[in-house]
Amino acid sequence: MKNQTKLQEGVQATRRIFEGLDANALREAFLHHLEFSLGKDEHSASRHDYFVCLALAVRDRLTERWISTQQTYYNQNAKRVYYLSLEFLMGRTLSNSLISLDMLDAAREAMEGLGFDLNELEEIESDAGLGNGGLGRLAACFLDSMSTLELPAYGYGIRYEFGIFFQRIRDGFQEETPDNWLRYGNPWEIGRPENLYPVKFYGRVHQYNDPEGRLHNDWVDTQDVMAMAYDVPVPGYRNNTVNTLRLWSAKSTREFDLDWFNHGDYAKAVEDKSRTETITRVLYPNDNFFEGKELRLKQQFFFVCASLQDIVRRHLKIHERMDGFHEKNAIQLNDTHPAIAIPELMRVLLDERGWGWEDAWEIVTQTFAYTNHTVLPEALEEWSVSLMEYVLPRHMQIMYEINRRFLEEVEHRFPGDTGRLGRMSLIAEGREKKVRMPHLAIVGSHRINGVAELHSKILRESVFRDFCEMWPDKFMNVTNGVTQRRWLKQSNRGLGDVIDEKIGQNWVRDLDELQGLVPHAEDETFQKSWARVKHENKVHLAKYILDHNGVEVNPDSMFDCQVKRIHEYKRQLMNLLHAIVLYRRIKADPSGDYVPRTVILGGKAAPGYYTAKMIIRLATGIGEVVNNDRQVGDRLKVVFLANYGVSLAEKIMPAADLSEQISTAGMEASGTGNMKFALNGAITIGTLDGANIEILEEVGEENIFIFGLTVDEIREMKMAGYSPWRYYTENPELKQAVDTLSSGMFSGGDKELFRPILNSLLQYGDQYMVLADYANYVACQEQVAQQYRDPVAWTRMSILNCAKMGKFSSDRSIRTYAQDIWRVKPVPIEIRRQRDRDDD
Ligand code: D6G
Repeated sequence: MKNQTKLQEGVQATRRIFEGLDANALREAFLHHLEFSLGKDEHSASRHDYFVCLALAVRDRLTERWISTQQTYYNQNAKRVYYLSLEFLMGRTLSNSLISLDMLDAAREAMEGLGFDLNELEEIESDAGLGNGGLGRLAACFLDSMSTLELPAYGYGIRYEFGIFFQRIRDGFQEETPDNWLRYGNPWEIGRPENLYPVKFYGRVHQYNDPEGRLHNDWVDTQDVMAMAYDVPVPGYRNNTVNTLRLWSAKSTREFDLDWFNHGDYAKAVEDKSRTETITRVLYPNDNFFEGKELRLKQQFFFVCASLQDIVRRHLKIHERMDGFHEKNAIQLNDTHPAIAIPELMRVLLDERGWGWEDAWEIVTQTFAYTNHTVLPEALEEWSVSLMEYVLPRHMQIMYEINRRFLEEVEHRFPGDTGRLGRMSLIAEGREKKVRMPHLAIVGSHRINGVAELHSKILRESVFRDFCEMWPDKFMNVTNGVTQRRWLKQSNRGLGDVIDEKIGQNWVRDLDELQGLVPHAEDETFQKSWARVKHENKVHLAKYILDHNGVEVNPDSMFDCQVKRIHEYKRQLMNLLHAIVLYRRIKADPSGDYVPRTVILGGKAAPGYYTAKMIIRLATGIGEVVNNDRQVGDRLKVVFLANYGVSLAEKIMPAADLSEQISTAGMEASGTGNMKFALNGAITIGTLDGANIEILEEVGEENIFIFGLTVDEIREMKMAGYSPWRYYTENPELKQAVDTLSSGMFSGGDKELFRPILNSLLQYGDQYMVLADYANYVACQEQVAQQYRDPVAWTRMSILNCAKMGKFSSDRSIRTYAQDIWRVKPVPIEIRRQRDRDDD
């Protein structure tokens, strides 16, 4: 008995080190990891080692919750939701975990006690940049919300060895270098070498009848790759839920190697091993653009096939059969990138489990739901049939069969409408036959959603109109959102504190609580604290700009920010034309009265997207001239911040005064940067596009600057024959600005450098209506400047913008998905392990 008590005391003592949430326990754990996990002392440890020690100590504190969470899902036989996404743009994890565990102060104290500055340690962590932009960051915000809402949820994706490239600016041009983020290891992940699944490629389909006369389709002579799981914990905010993000890494199979060994070719075997593993080597750096590369198709199938095997394994662990699979599992397809899951689950049911088509199809369609993220034609996935037949021969057969049955149904509903059959087919006929992945995703899902009201309307009324006529109930909208944990509490601690003081902390869980700030928008002392924090944030960003760009900017100037991927439809060019005009105005009348502005741009261009790269070159070229013109002083600065990503966004959003959301109407599906900015008290200048429209509805027209053509106006103009020339010739200021592009002024005398940009505007019809919207944009910017002259009114607007962002929490989005699409319920977690319970 005495022994047992001692043992229990011992266990409690060790547990304290690994689980205690106070500063002392954390410090002990830190020192423990320094010695026993890293094998280092104060003489040998690097700064990175210290970060790892802290990360491991924090991870320990998640572990018990993590295991309890997973056990509870089994014990309660919960319905689970699986979020399949080729991208998860997670950023850093340390501060997020500390906030979830409510350990920020303890960590600061513990680190101070050891002579470290927590902020500095945080800066050492590499961003997990496993995504390109909005779609990948949305997936990360959704994981945060799913855990905070205590939903039994999993993220499934790829553990890319190289995430989104690093961007450097050299001689004004973007230069890409590889993001070797795993070089020093990743303390947050746990590899599961025992959790391996085979994934097949290529080969052929062997069809035969068994002695009972049943038809079989065996996929044979394949090349196999193994998928190995790496798990990352996803904690909820101050609850006990820790969900899993499971990322797959490609490993060669032993059989594959042996084949070469048997031929006596050792070197070839090793070479082959490394070739196999290239599948998960690198993230394709395109945003909103489909490239159709074989390796990308292999990535898609690789992660889908492994994820489905894992999901089915988990299901069969507590259910005897696959019947009712859809009642226990919901799978969300983040865009069409994982849509190959539809024929893959069919293949598993038909070929591996011997199910009949109708039963299998019922399960499949009730399991999957599909989120569309774009209407840009160049972004819609269409795989060539010949490539698909080569890489995934059995899946191509299944897709043909899905299509045959589907077109029969269309023919039945709309007899004789052959045009419709052609439009709706999964196969696009033409010089080269293609599989239309959006059509596959729609046919194979029970719900299809767009990501903002306008976008969902465009899907229903134009892009997927035929489908919506056939299945109106399948289509719905779920407006995107962002997590306030990262995008306000974590990144803007000063503003978070000011808000806490006024309305308490409930907004962190329930963003609608920010409404409580509305009555204080007029309160002078509150306005002062608000403005003080915004100013402090601007001072921080100004220091960053000085350190990284060597440009001194005035924190009292208006911080006018446009940070997002560089894309013609997002119209960074329009912003730059405005900067040129402001510059010319100052030059023309140096004694005029101007509102000082710092135009801040940031964003990556896809390495193969030439025009986007030239837009970056234009931004840096303008900066070079403007920032060094002494006559201009701090009335105008133009800075391009290199390597925009999650961590840089966390520095920019809190410091922004003006948020540029100026895409061509109808082209930005939602946008989420727009939400992050407004949440941090920036005022939006924007078009009636994506979620801007819903932001306008929430904040009211007096608290936002809206300009530009609407979707309908653009359609009408294009139908009537839009002529950019007219705008160019009739607006002298615009003409001058456009002409400077061929003057060599911003390109070191090279008059040809910006020719492609000029051509896109004047020769190729200005697809994105930059010139048509230009005058309204500039007029609207003048109103912005006038408003900025009145700091009290500006601060009031800033407070109200933040106060009215409740709708744009990703918690609201996830609640909608959970109720209307997944039909999953929260499962609160108690942290008591099963083994303790057995002891009771
Ligand atoms: C945790 C809890 C344990 C579960 C294991 C694997 O250790 O009960 O079996 O996770 O989780 P699954 O991948 O099977 O969900």
